[in-house]
Amino acid sequence: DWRAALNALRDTLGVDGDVVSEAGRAKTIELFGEPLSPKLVVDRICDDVRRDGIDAVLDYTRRLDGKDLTPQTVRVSEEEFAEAEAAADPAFLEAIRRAAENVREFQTAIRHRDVPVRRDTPGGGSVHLVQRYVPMKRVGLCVPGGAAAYPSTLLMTAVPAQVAGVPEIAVSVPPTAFGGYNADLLATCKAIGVTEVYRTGGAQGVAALAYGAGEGMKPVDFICGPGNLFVALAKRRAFGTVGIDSIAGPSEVIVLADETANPAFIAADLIAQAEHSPGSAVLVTWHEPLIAAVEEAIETQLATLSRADLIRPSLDAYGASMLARDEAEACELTDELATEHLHIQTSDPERLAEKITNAGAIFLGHHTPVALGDYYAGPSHVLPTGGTARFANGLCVNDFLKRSSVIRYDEAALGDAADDVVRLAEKEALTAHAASVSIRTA
Ligand code: HSO
Ligand code: ZN
Repeated sequence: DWRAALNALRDTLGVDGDVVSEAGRAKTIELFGEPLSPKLVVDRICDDVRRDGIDAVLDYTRRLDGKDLTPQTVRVSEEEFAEAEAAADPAFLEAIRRAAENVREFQTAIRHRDVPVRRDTPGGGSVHLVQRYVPMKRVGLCVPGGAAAYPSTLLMTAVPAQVAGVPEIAVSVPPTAFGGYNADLLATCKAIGVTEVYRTGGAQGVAALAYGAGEGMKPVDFICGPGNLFVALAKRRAFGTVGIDSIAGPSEVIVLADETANPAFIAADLIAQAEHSPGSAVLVTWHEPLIAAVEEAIETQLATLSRADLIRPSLDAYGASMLARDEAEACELTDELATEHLHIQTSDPERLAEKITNAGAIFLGHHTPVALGDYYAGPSHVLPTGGTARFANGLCVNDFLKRSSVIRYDEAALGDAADDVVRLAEKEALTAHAASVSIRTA
């Protein structure tokens, strides 16, 4: 049952569109001498960091991450960046540079530009209006580092912020071998010019970004990037003090395929998504023989894969195949699921894509695996999950811009507008508003 599989997935990390899923709510944590819900634990961590700054950050880093850091060692030093760069495989760094260039190109192309609007008024006046965009001044990026190192997530958050023109970018990454002590991740920072990196994970990392923590850790204006339940809850807690992107849950793909699809390709795509373990991988088709062919191909491929023991349970629990009556039903269902990644492997994928409203990223055709989007193509891989693609969007350069409206009237234009504005203000009994107009035109 695909609905059950998807809902089960959306429960796994305790994070879903409502931030805390049923599984998350059921969890309790013994950190303060009594079992408390994750939300209460995170609230307390955030409040402590807000009150005690770096001392609280380091205290929670000791208790939760088992790392004894100081105000000096919590931030990655220039020497550490240089060492990481020297240790990195040059071919890896070349690939990072090319990927960063692709992201930079795409994000630059989609960056909002100021929109000016001019209006001439009947009495010869002129009105100048502008929708103006400026970058935020300081943003915080969360890069996960619990189960694997993600240099790609650094690229997919930092480069859009750089293209926006954000002058200060602070990165929070857990103090683990996959995080703040990962040479590839630090070398990637160096390669793209990210210099402010803190070994602070979880809720205390988010709180330090949001509220500041002394020792040069100044509060940011906006926090984005994926993380576990603690990161998600802390982001939601900090929202209002700072802006946040949408909250990420486990990764998902729907493959929509017809008889032109290659079962081995689809199997590889489903397995790749399950590799996130948990990751949800759903095949939707109206071509019945494809389902058995893909299942067979999955078995063949898993037999040769080193990570099969990790992937199989994820596929069993959160994988599904769906036979739709026809193409129209397949599209309807796909749209209802509002998946993070949609991969259309049909003879005319563009035509099907037009029928879909809800999907974080859409991959078209037989030669566009989702991994291209994860690592390389240009759009960010930070995408809405858990059905939130109905209203949320993938991260992009424009999330790091603020817009202001700019308005200028000359004297004649004000004269032309005055009667209307005065009449509207008087209707609301706001006579001082009316007077602020008429004092200029009387
Ligand atoms: N598929 C993940 C991103 C990722 N994949 C990173 C590999 N590395 C969420 O879109
Ligand atoms: Zn991925």
